Amino acid sequence: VAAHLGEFGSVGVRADVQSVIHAIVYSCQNATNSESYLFLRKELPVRLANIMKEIKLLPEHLLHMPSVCAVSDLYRMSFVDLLEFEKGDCNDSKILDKFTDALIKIRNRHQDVVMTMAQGVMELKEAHAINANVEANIQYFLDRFYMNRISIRMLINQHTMLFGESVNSHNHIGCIDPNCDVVRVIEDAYANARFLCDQYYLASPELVLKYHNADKTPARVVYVPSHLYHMLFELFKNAMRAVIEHHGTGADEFPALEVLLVMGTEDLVIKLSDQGGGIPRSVMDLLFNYMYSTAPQPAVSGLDTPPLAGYGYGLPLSRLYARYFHGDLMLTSFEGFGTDAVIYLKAISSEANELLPVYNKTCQRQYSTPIQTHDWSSQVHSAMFIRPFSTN
Ligand code: W6P
Repeated sequence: VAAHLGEFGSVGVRADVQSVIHAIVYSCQNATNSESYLFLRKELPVRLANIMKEIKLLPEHLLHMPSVCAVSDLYRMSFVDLLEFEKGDCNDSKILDKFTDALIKIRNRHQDVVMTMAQGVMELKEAHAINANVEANIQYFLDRFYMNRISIRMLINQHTMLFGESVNSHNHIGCIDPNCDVVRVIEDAYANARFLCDQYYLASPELVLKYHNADKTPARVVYVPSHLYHMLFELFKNAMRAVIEHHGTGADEFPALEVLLVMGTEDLVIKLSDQGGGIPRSVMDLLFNYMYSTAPQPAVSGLDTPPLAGYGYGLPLSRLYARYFHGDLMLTSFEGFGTDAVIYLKAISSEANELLPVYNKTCQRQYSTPIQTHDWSSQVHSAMFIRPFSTN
């Protein structure tokens, strides 16, 4: 495995398949099962190898946490599973079927990895004092680790949906909807977040949706509806909780959530405004910090788990989903009043390529270089205040 890791874990291998990514992601109607097979049997090991090499650069303490070792083993297993297809005949339908089955097995194997990795971080926090360097390294790593995972699952889903047993849902290309109806996804995410909110608080804020479009065409993009849904559902849950808790569960009325959807030529922007009292600026960055977030809990049925409680990994992961296709997710808060959450998507599909972490010298340096110490200071020059206006 180690020898193969070296072979696959180079950027060069990936460079020559960029055009194929495009083929797979955007014009799968034309890609055949065997073409996809030839691409994935190489690309998936590359992506697995890239992140396995990065795991090895983690701070010593974290590297030895049982949950991190467990995750590492899963990646090694999947890597080995894929190597079996290295020389398989792409015209043999038995092999193609076996490959699809292997992908499904891999997808299932990695089901709980987000949670397991988060547990590793929790274990580390409990066992060791964490300095700023370690914290920065973990933040850097987890963003890349989860982004790598998003990209791998995307490729696996594409292949299994296009060439697997289940029939492709109408008009979708795998999990991509070339005509993704943004308003529908917004309303869907709102309805489901509202359901949770009503269940927990017995109340929920209304939604006011405004749509601005210079071209007067409906807001449709080439996108993965499940990714957009994931982001919006997360933002709606946060906004609803803020509004209800800020105004008190007993309040008669709650200020509505406002969504402004703007279709530009380059960007499609979704702004979600709540009047939930906002958050202080000092807390803002912590919302995207894995170390300060609570680990995602396993789904348990029962009424004792508050469905909207705690900032989990929802926000950092949502931002990764947005960035995966070169969009972004940002929060702006007005402490004492409310918060604006903004999702940026690329309106043109040709610009919405994958954004992938690569393993190279720059990345290696990130782990070994201490974080920048401040070269600005807020030190007060006491002399200024002792004799501020002396003119002699
Ligand atoms: C808040 C905190 C937050 C996070 C994400 C989205 C909306 C909101 N509102 O108060």
